[in-house]
Amino acid sequence: MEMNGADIVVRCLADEGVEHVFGYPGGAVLYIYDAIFKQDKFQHILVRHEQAAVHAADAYSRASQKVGVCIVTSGPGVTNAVTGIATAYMDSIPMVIISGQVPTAAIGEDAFQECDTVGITRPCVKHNFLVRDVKDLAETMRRAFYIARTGRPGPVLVDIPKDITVAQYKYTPPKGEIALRSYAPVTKGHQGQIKKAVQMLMSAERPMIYSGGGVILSDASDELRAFAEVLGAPVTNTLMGLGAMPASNGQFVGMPGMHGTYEANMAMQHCDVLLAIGARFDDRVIGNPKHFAQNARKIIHIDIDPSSISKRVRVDVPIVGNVKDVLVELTAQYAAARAENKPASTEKWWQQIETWRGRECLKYIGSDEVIKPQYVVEKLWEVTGGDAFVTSDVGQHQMWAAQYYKFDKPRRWINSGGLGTMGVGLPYAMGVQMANPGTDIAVITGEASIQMNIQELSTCQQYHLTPKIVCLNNRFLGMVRQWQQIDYGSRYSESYMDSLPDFVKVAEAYGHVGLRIERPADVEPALREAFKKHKDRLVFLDFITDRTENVWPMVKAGRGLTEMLLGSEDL
Ligand SMILES: Cc1cc2nc3c(=O)[nH]c(=O)nc-3n(C[C@H](O)[C@H](O)[C@H](O)COP(=O)(O)OP(=O)(O)OC[C@H]3O[C@@H](n4cnc5c(N)ncnc54)[C@H](O)[C@@H]3O)c2cc1C
Ligand SMILES: Cc1ncc(C[n+]2csc(CCOP(=O)(O)OP(=O)(O)O)c2C)c(N)n1
Repeated sequence: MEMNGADIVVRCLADEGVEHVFGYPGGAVLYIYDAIFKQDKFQHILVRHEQAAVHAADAYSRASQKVGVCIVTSGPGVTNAVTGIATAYMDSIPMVIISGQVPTAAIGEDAFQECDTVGITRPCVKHNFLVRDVKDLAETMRRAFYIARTGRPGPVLVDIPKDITVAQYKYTPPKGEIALRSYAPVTKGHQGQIKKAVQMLMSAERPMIYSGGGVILSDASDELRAFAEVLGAPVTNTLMGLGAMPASNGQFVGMPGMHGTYEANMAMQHCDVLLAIGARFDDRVIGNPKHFAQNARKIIHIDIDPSSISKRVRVDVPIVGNVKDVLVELTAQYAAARAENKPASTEKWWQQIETWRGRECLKYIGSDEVIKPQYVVEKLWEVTGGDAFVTSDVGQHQMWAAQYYKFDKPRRWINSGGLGTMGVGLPYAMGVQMANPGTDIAVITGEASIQMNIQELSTCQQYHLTPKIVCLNNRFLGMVRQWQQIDYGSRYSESYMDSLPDFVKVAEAYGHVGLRIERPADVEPALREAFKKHKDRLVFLDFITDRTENVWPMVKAGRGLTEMLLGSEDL
């Protein structure tokens, strides 16, 4: 059937099963928007800033395992989108970004709203395409979806010049699987390597599982838990992996790294066999790599991306493959080995871990006078039954969310780990709600982060999106202030938030509910009011919190993983 390029784009999206597209129109994509007007296969959500379109599509994917989709116009539409694209790229999130481009003949002529989209985005996409012929459009769209969701997932951008959206061509619905000669991600792990891993784990006296975002991306939480239970090892989930091993499971020792628990970091450092699953030995996790390397331990690393392996630490047994497939095989082989031989005892190791746990590193001093941010997160967990989707922005509040909201399920915790992008929280909640209508959604944010995309309160009003915004308002760029206190002689250079708006009035101006909470006794009632009485409204809860509370434990930049500061007494 013959149709124009814009209709082809829309048909491709429908044939990929896309139900929601986030975007913002402009000259270069007007034919595409005209085609959107005429179709009823997917809903388009009009945001207020292109950055938010990308974040919302990114979170839609994180919360649903589908490919997130967004559309932006050429020039400023694209440049506004770049932060969102880089955010998704750093966390390996499958997305397709459709960008408008000036007509083919005008490319390179400094045309109105022209920018080199392919060049600008090249370092922060998994792949990008510039469509030069309408004949290639449908196939390019299919490839984009395929590349985004397979192998190590990531954002793929399709740049479409305006003349291509007008040109006519026949559209044939896709048939069969895609095969690309230069791209063939491995899924099954190497049998010989898995066998070596089993032998190592059988003789481990101090085994440790370090699981990351790859477990969630691979939808392998059940397989992780099953294997961890058979192995009997402690498990730590990175910031990106929270929820993969339920926090309520006795083998879970908390998050590792800069703001990880004492027991997780001690176990990472002192184990004799470390099984890394879909985790990339980030600098925030292992601290100073030289210090990390001081302890002798064997490392087994499962990752779908060969370039992740031995990138930051030397690995003894690399297993390239999809976490889910590899864990199934590993569990079977380990069970078979155990039927023949007794594995080494881990009893002493567990005694040691219980001693470390006894430090109770997340204990904090409560108050009846001033609201402690940790207390708000604990109460949020209680009020939502531990089952809400929680998005966050970036800063101290993000760390308190990760430490005190005990995630028992994967894909419930949605945050920017790799790029650490302030401003994601509210658009992330929009994407989560489009993917999971009817669920409880909280945005844990700070008074600085929320202002980076606060205009999206308007989008929420238009589409009746009802997240509860839990603003831990310390009147500081808190995380910056903490570093300045600890590393820069308490010189608080530009980290004070002056002239803050009245968030209650801001919320009301956008048609939502606003509440200001200043006393600890009012924290729980306010949360109940928001989640129960105002279930169907967006509520902005402005918690006026302790100004100078710090996030503990903390491993200072450049220090070893076990050189932790456990509280202000260690300063
Ligand atoms: C203020 C701030 C503080 C932070 N502090 C901490 C901290 O204390 N602790 C912490 O843990 N993080 C912290 N982070 C986050 C940190 O920066 C990294 O984003 C995070 O540690 C990376 O997590 P990950 O190793 O699980 O990797 P991800 O970025 O989630 O990468 C996933 C890995 O899995 C692989 N993979 C993907 N899909 C598959 C598949 N299907 N099969 C196999 N492999 C797959 C990928 O190739 C990749 O190597 C902080 C971030 C911020 C902003
Ligand atoms: C876009 C962006 N700019 C700057 C930073 C650096 N940064 C990290 S945390 C932070 C302060 C965040 O303040 P707030 O949102 O109030 O949260 P708090 O740390 O006080 O909880 C800043 C400026 C960032 N991560 N992202």
